[in-house]
This record gives sequence, structure tokens and C-alpha cells, in this order.
Amino acid sequence: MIYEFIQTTPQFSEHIALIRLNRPKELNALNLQLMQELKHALAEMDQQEDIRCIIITGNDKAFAAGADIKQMESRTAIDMLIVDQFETWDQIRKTKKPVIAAVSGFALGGGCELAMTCDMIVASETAKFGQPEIKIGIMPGAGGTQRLTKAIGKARAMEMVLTGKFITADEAHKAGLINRVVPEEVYLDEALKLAKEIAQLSPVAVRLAKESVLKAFETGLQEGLYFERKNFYMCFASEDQKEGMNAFVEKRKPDFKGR
Ligand code: DAK
Repeated sequence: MIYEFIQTTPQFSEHIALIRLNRPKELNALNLQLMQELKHALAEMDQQEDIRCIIITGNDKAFAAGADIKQMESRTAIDMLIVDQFETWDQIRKTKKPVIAAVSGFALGGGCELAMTCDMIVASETAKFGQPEIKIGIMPGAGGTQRLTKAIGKARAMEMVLTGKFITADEAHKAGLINRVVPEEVYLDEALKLAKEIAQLSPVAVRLAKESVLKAFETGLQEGLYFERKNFYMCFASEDQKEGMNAFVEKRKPDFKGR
């Protein structure tokens, strides 16, 4: 597939792929084609064994300023239903490998939701997060009311969703929405550093661990603990578990193969 609105670098670094949202003039507004391309690229990277971690980024001015308002403006509810944007977003959520959002500038509406759908967020000091949909007569539709509330709590989420006001990277960091805030010059490097840390670990254990953390958002404690235990036992079916523990005992660096 030839992409028009994203750029992909499957070998950005060893075991790490990069996807860049690329509609700079529109502040990376997420139109349907961009979202389809993103879904396709993520699904392909998820299948490639040599890729262990994926970074999604935009440019210094915008990660993404939301879904494309011009494309949505004249839509009816039935148009929205038929287009079924949910399906695309669901696919993104289902990516099994860790996905890191490297955010600079605007991460608004669907852009904030996309970043929150990723597993971790590294942001530049210039990043601004917000759910401004209320200002254009709608509300968040791709997880904003749910993921934001779970991440930063009811009081702050309610204020952001009901007023549409943005928060700074520092505020987002203090609120627990994002992992790191760094100078604009290094936000991608910092995301890469984090990706490299993960990419040298067992891909099997990383996948099972990611799945287990995400489960905490969907289940009660008992069911979550049961799920975690199953995944923990599953680690012992991997060669990586033998390699990891053997390397510890032999005081050497493990060489994980993802098997
Ligand atoms: N859509 C389309 N075009 C956009 C855009 C957007 N979201 N954001 C910016 N642009 C375009 C502007 O129209 C402008 O284009 P031209 O006029 O030059 O042709 C260009 O990008 C530069 O923007 P500005 O001139 O406005 O730049 P400023 O620096 O002055 O302002 C801004 C930047 C980010 C504050 C401003 O552009 C802005 O307020 N943008 C809209 C932010 C917004 O309201 N975002 C939420 C959109 S609703 C769902 C999935 C997703 C969603 C819902 C459901 N399902 C799965 C069901 C998501 C919904 C949304 O995100």
C-alpha cells in the first residue's frame, strides 16, 4: 500500500518502527484515509517479527489537531454509522506490540485520543492536550471521556471535556496522562530511548504484560488477577523465560528471540 498521509520507517532503529502522521498543513487532522493508512501500517508492523516496538509521531507543531472537521461537517448520524470509524480505531487499540506516542504541539480531540490509545506518551514541552469537541457542538467519540477520566480522574477530565480547554505537557505529566516531558529538540530521541529499552526485552513477555495491563481497564480486580496469572504462567512456555533466567544465573546479558 502506498501511503499519502503517513510516512513509515519500519527499520527506524533496530527492532523499532516509526509512523509519522503527515498532513502538516492541516495540523495532521485525522481524515478517514489517514486513519485507514495508520490502521494498515500498524497491522503490518504488528505482523513483522523483527519489529518489537512502534513509535507514532507527528511534527513539532502538531501531533494531530483532531479528526478532520471539514470532512465531518456535513455528515449525518447515518453517514457516520455507515463509515463506521469505530472499526478503524478499534484496530489501532488491538495492536499487540507496544506503541509509543511521541507528541509535540497540538494533541487535540481525536489526536489526544489517538495518543491515549498508545501505551505510553513522551511529549515535548510545547505539547498541548485537549478534548475541544464541545466547542464545535459534539463530544469526544474515540475514547476521550473514558481513557482521559481513567488517566487523570473525574475532576480534571470533566473540566477538560466540558470546557474544551487545553492542558500543557507539564500539567499532563503531573496529572499522570503522559510519561515524560522533554525539550522539543529531543522528544523523538527520548521516545526512541524508551522504545530501545523495551525492544531489548523478551517480546513474548512484553506482549503478555501489555495485554495484562490493558485488561485492568476492562475488568474487575478478581478477573484481572486471574488473567494476569494465566499470562504469567504462559511466560514459562517461552524460550525467552529460560534465556532470561539463565542469563541472570550466569551473570550475562540475555539475548531474547521472541520465542
Ligand atoms: N480538522 C480540519 N482542519 C483542521 C483541524 C481539524 N481538526 N485543525 C486544524 N485544521 C486546519 C485549519 O482549518 C487550517 O486550515 P486552513 O484554514 O489553513 O485551510 C490549518 O489546519 C491550520 O489551522 P489554524 O489556522 O486554525 O491554526 P492555529 O494555530 O491558529 O490554531 C488549533 C490551531 C489547533 C487551535 C485550531 O486549528 C483548532 O482549534 N483546530 C480544531 C481542534 C478541534 O476542535 N479538534 C477536535 C475535532 S473533533 C471518532 C473518532 C474520532 C473523533 C470522533 C469520533 N469515532 C471513532 C467515532 C474525533 C473527533 C474530533 O477530533
